[in-house]
Amino acid sequence: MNSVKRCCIMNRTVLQTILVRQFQTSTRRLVELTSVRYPNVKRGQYGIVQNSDIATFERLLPGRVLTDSLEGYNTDWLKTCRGASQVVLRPKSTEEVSGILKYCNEKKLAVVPQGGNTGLVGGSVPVFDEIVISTQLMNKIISLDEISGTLVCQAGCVLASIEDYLSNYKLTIPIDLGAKGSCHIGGNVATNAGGVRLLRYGSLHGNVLGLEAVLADGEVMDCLSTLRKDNTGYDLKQLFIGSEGTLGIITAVSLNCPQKPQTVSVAFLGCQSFQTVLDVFKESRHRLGEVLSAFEFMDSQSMTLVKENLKLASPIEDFPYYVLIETSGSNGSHDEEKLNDFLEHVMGSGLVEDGTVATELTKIQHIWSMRERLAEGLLHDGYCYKYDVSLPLSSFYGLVEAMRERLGAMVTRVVGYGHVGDGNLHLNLTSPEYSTEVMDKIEPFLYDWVAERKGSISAEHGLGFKKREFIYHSKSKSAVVLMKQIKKTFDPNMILNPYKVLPDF
Ligand code: FAD
Ligand code: 2HG
Ligand code: ZN
Repeated sequence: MNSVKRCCIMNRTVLQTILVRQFQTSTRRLVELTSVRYPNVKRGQYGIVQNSDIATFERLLPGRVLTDSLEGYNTDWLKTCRGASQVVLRPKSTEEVSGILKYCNEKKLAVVPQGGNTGLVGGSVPVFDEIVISTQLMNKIISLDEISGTLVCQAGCVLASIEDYLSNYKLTIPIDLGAKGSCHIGGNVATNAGGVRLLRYGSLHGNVLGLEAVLADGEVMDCLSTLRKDNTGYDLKQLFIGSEGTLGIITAVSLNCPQKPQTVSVAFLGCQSFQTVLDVFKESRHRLGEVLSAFEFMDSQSMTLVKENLKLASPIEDFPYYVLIETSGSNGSHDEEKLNDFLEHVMGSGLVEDGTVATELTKIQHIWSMRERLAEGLLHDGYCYKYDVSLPLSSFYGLVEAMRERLGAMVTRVVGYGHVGDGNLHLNLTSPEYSTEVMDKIEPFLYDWVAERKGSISAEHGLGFKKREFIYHSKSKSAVVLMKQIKKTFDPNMILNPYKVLPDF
């Protein structure tokens, strides 16, 4: 094991931006239309965009109405859903979003809000011909209070750009994920994205201090508070966090930004069993305490994928399971001491037989890439059946084993990884191309399995288009009835992101 040394905080931004973009441009095969692959979904009674509508949009957004080469806006990142929108609108301001929605609501034209289009449940692209409203040009930082660490920005700011901006002020953003080079903060809030820092900073429900959203009729809901405490009436912003574009278009957010850690270390350890992974997690919480900032896991099939599809080499010998532990804090020697104590304990007690500790930036980046690029690596196999579940840790890995046994040679591979520190498993199966036979074998079996153990069928990616029918596996009938009433109140004409989140009314 290498000695633990202090290391300056890495910036994975540039690497991630390049990787996500490279992948997006290298996959050019046209995806089957969603309306063909899912023939049971029927188009709602919405207006069809006319030339007169395009002319109105041109007046509202001069030069920012796209009607050509829309493939990228119509297709999701996973290349599993494709809509047939004829028009993409690119507003720059809240007022412009308001003007668009007021008009669309009057004409009953359906819309789909889109940020960085990195969503993994088919929520960010049209199902039929919904108008895409992209936040690409809404990318301005509005204000920063350096003392309280409160940032206010437009919804289309790319996560990595916000992080870069904040680092000039020794601050950081409380959310971090592999798609940071492309995803927008508005999209993160709309999906209530989790990511690798949730263990340290908690969810966006706690870190979003306020937001501004445009409702379906064009009304602007101004809840852009910058206060940490504000108990005046119902906390409406919470409804928009995780609403996946179905209640309004988020146009600006106010975020609580913590101090940027001054030192970061990463340990990558091999474990012989999943129970050992859990034991190591328990020890890390106990011995690393406040400096523990991430605890991720991946199985040996994930490592094989890393080697085969991403051509990355493992820094340690082969094990059935691996854990990635990140520590970060403000005092290098203090953090180092804690990490050393932890490592001595887990190695001395035989929980961990081999591991490595990153002592330099490139090595830290390499270790994080193995974990963060798994989503990208899976797509090299062809089609990816992607599941993102919460489970009690006692049955966490059992689902991967159950699916492996059930699918056998029907799939190329079944891999398990994820945010074990948050009880969030990412289970992925791949095959050369989409197969209804494979799909029927997975669903609803997998969702039943999760529901029986009182887990959630979507831990962090949302329900979007692909999972909305399974909402009852994780929510009661009465809760869904209430959700539908809320939707009707906010969007009586149902123009906002139809066919997403909730089952048909
Ligand atoms: P989009 O994909 O554009 O949209 C997602 C949803 O939000 C859609 O329903 C869309 O209609 C809606 N939406 C977007 N912008 C707005 C807005 N301004 N107002 C209202 N609704 C809006 N997710 C995690 O939780 N944790 C992870 O660790 C994680 N890692 C990822 C890694 C990779 C490589 C990829 C490709 C995705 C990952 N994701 C992860 C999934 C994804 O949810 C996040 O990338 C991100 O939150 C989506 O942001 P986006 O701007 O791309 O939104
Ligand atoms: C991650 O944690 C993302 O890497 C993507 O949430 C998960 O690929 C996945 O299934
Ligand atoms: Zn994740």
